[in-house]
Amino acid sequence: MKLYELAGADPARLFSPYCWRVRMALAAKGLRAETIPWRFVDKPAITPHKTVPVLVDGETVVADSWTIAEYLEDRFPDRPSLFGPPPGKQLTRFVAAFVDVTLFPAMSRLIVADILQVLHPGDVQYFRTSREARFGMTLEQVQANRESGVEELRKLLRPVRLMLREQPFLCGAAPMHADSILFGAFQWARCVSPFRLLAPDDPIEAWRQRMLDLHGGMARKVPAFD
Ligand SMILES: N[C@@H](CCC(=O)N[C@@H](CS)C(=O)NCC(=O)O)C(=O)O
Repeated sequence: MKLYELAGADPARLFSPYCWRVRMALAAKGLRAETIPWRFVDKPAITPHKTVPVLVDGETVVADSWTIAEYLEDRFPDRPSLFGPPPGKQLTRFVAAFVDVTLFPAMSRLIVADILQVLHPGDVQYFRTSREARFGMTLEQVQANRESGVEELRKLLRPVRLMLREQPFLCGAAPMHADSILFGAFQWARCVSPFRLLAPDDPIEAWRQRMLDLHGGMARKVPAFD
């Protein structure tokens, strides 16, 4: 298998939160895929798709991190399950919705301008123009008040914190795909920014460290800030 993954100037700096969902899913199933580092302006390489991750499995091409996770679950049913029995998949989908709709915007406001420093030079203008149009202001303005903004993020994570106070992973004693989805967001942040999102004594920070240790410390090995 091959996996198109968003990379920075350093092709080893794989920083897409969605690609991390797939990297973790592959590792959880004991599978490997060759990484094809991809940049925002490389659209022709993944046409007709417009975003990464894109997984190539022989003749089959699958795009979208959720669709890829479902594909891997169905194609490799004898490997460890990503979702567990019903309604595991549905609840995992809810975690993805929380991360996409609530967590990402809050995190972006704290670190989005930092991404410029790790991008491939060819991506800088595209990233700035497309994201500034989305925010309606410069990227520097977006993250200008991050010292106070980080408290908002920490408040928003309270339901996650409550769970991780009582159990090592979101899914219980062992991590499953819902953990990987949440982790993707934190892995994205550490790949692009030195800004500290979590207090050192936060149970979510301890969970993040446990996630970094998984699969032989796979996520720890890519270029990142902490
Ligand atoms: N729903 C998609 C979202 C993927 C996505 O937004 N990927 C970003 C990288 S993190 C991308 O490829 N963006 C292309 C662009 O902004 O032009 C998924 O879950 O895979």
